[in-house]
Amino acid sequence: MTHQTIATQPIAGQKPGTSGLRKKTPVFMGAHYLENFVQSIFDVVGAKGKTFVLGGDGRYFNDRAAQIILKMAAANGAARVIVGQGAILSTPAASHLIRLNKTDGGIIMSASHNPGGPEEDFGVKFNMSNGGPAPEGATEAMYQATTKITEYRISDAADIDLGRIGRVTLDGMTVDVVDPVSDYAALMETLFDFPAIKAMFVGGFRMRMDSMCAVTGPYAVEILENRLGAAKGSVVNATPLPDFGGMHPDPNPTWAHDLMSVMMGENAPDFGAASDGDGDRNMVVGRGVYVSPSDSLAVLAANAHLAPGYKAGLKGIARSMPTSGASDRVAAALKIGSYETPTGWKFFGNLLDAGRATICGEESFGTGSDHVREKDGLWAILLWLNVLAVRKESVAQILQSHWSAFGRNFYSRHDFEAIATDKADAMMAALRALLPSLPGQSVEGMEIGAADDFAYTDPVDGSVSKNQGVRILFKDGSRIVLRLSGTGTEGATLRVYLERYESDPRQFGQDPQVALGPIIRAVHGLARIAEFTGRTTPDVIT
Ligand code: VG1
Ligand code: CO
Repeated sequence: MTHQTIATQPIAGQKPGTSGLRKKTPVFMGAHYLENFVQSIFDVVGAKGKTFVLGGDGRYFNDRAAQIILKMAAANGAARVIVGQGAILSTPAASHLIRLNKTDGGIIMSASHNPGGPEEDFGVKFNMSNGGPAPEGATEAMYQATTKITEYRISDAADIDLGRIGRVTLDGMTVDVVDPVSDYAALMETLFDFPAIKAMFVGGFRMRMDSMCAVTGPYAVEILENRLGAAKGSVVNATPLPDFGGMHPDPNPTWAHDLMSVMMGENAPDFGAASDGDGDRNMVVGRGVYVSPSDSLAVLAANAHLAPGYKAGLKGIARSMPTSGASDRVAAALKIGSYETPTGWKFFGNLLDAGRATICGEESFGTGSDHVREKDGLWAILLWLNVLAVRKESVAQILQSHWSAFGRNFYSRHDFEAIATDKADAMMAALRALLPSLPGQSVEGMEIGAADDFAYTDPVDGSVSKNQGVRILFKDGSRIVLRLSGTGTEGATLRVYLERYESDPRQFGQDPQVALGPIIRAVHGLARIAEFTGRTTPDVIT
């Protein structure tokens, strides 16, 4: 067994996006592609004598990529890698293992909510020693390294058996193959009132958890069915498959339509939930009622003290800029700090590390807390269960009483997918050019108060992130945000975020698409979406 040095050349386009580097699987499987990116990670963070965590969401190429990464870690001098059995780890579980074992970081193999399979997507991201996604400075350095790379190091040792739990040595490096679920499940037991949730299930409470053939299956079966006593079969699509069974593991009403139809149908369970490819997202549905992710964040923040892990209260609440202001109202009522960050979990890391925020969330079905440094789908589902067990009310009742107390932030996101990149860029450029002229104009009877391109100064380390989304803010508090996705692998996806605040309880029952009607018309007029992209209706509405 020897450490080999292989000559290589830079490959264009290895720039991480919102969450790691994502490409079509055949691209990742191409000559030197994975190797160049992984070597660039090690060149930036250093590997000698270090310990890393490794795991992924089980999608196609996950197993082979894991063997390559292990051999590269060994050849780069890493002392030890902790890897999930079968190379499986959910993103939040990987974050937890990084922290629990005080390691130097971890590599997560996932393209998250993107479909998987030989012709679909694959991805790699690096998390730092705090368990959180590498910040922009680090991902930019990794990208720069990919543009200059001349060689990578890899061991020619044989593959190791990742199916067997235990310690082995790979060309001088220790590899610990661990159960992917147990440490994570133990952490959940410290945060939530398992006996109360168990009693609720014993009392006949029914739930349906759709793991969408992605990574949360084993976690959900162990925690919900085995430990909490949910009826066997409550977790559906529970076996992670390399192609997610052909599903698009994005938990939203469009892609989790089976769950939606069960929850909106006759004799629906009390509670429904779904998670994404790598287990960091959650969709929550009550019997006959969909909970918008922004509302879910606000409700969880307002009720977190009902769970043992948060009974001392929250230090602050952080949300991504496009997420609705519903959680800001909770923070104001609790007299704690609220923070508005750019899209992507990496921006929450400093706030969590500094103890400024306890709960964070994004409108894209992501919620989490300071227990790890990633959003965490099952965590959100368990916190909802804990709240339901304590309050003994339905999801619909809890939502209603939340709106009665705080008002309702009507909210929706419209996605226009697979637009030609040049058209999407031209539309955004035209809109940016228009921004200075917008304040003072009236559209659909609403006056524009301000319009800008969101820039964020991190309050902890002072780093600045610019061009994080165009905002059009109306004087009545309504808001439009437009940005292009940073996670897709084909063309451009335009995300349009729409929000309007309503304090009149008689209006709370409106369909959000109706309540947001003037704002939807306004954005089409202002951004000239149809003119630039040819699209009049979104592909996905959440
Ligand atoms: C999307 C979401 C963003 C989320 C990111 C990663 O990014 O909008 O809120 O943090 O996905 O989530 P974008 O750039 O496509 O809008 V995951 O679960 O795919 O890692
Ligand atoms: Co995800």
